Amino acid sequence: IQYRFPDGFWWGSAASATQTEGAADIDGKGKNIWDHWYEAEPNRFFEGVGPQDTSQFYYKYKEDITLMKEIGHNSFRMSISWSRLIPNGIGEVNPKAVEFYNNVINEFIENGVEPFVGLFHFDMPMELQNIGGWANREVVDAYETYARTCFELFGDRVKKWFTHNEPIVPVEGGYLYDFHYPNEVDFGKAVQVGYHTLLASAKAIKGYRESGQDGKIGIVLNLTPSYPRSQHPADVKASILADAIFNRSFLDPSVKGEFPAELVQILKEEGFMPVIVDGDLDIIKNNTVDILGVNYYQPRRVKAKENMPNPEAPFMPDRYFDNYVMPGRKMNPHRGWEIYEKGIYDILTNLRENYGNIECFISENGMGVEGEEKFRDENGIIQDDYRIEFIQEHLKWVHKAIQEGSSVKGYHLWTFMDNWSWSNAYKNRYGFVSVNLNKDGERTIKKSGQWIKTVSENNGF
Ligand code: BGP
Repeated sequence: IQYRFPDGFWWGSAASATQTEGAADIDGKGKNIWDHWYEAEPNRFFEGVGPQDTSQFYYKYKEDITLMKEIGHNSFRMSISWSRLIPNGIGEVNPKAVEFYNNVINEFIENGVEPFVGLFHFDMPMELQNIGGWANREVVDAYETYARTCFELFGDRVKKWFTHNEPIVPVEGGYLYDFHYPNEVDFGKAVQVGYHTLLASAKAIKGYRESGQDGKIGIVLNLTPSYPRSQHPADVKASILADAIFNRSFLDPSVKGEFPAELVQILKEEGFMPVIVDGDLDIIKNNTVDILGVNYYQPRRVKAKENMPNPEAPFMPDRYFDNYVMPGRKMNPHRGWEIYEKGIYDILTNLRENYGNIECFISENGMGVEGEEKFRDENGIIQDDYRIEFIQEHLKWVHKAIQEGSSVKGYHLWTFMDNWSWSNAYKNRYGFVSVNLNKDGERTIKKSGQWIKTVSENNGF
């Protein structure tokens, strides 16, 4: 074993409720923004395959958890669907949902797979979106109630909680770049949404600590390390600003309890400071995370702005930098994302040096590939050697960071089983296990699933 990981390392994967459960409109579940958006525009991204046509974890959770165990998972991150548990977002709790999540959590524990539970993975209840979603402060209170309800119902068994998954993504997708509902372009609203999401996270953490439970609570952030085109001061400055906007906006308040000065300065200068109520900043300051989940897919490469945008155009963060395509970069052609394995090490080193070496784990990393069926061999196994290589190359850098003292507790792949994607339904496949949607969701373990089993058994490779 050349790369051995610390004892008790978390080997597993992650998924989210909307992307796996199915059963989108039964047993009392309320609608969320994805149910709504799919109904309104089924062909927008989803190719006529919606949140009701997923891998059906709602019905098949036992089979799936058995498979997780079979490929050596000792942990797995799921999310609770807010609109399943509290159909209107606020008010009545749905007993069928309580029963379902109890069954799932118990099944995980009986199989020796520790459930890490996320409270919000992009799936705003529609009733709350109708009053403005995260832009409306009432939704922060509704979320706090929902979070406290979850701790009360499931906290005796769940010991790792995550307030949000990639909270900047609904900001970018919903209010800047048009890939999440309500697909508006409004920087001022984007800032308010981001601020409220962060405040909601701090309030949930406060609620968790007040519950007196003995687990850990954190947040999962997608970090895109920012690299300047050159060491020219203008490029470096552009990269620092992109980092403040896209990474430190959530990372600094989550871990240090304060917003980055560079970001605050931009918001002040441009007139986009959010509405902050007295006392909020103390709540944020006093309720930082115990643990950080790091989702890493790709770096951000940046250069100084070359052409000033039309001053009449709506304000966008890229007023401060241009994206830069590095010649010779390695790409995942299916997803259009650069593959840069060392980025994962740079993130972990930054957390060690500048964020008090906060306890963390890789909560998502992965490779979406189109048309994997063509790699299925005569025994029916998808030979996804590219995925094994992808994981291995990232793990080598994670290992190096650990050797140098980073406090990294685990590695979770996106995802366990091919699942429904917000941006392309089932086109790009990410799983250790494949799903055949035509054959009642038949599951087969891919070569990478067999491989990860040995990695987990040996605690290394
Ligand atoms: C992350 C999300 C996941 C998942 C993944 C893959 O940003 O947390 O929910 O969707 O990306 O992305 P995609 O499905 O868009 O290729």
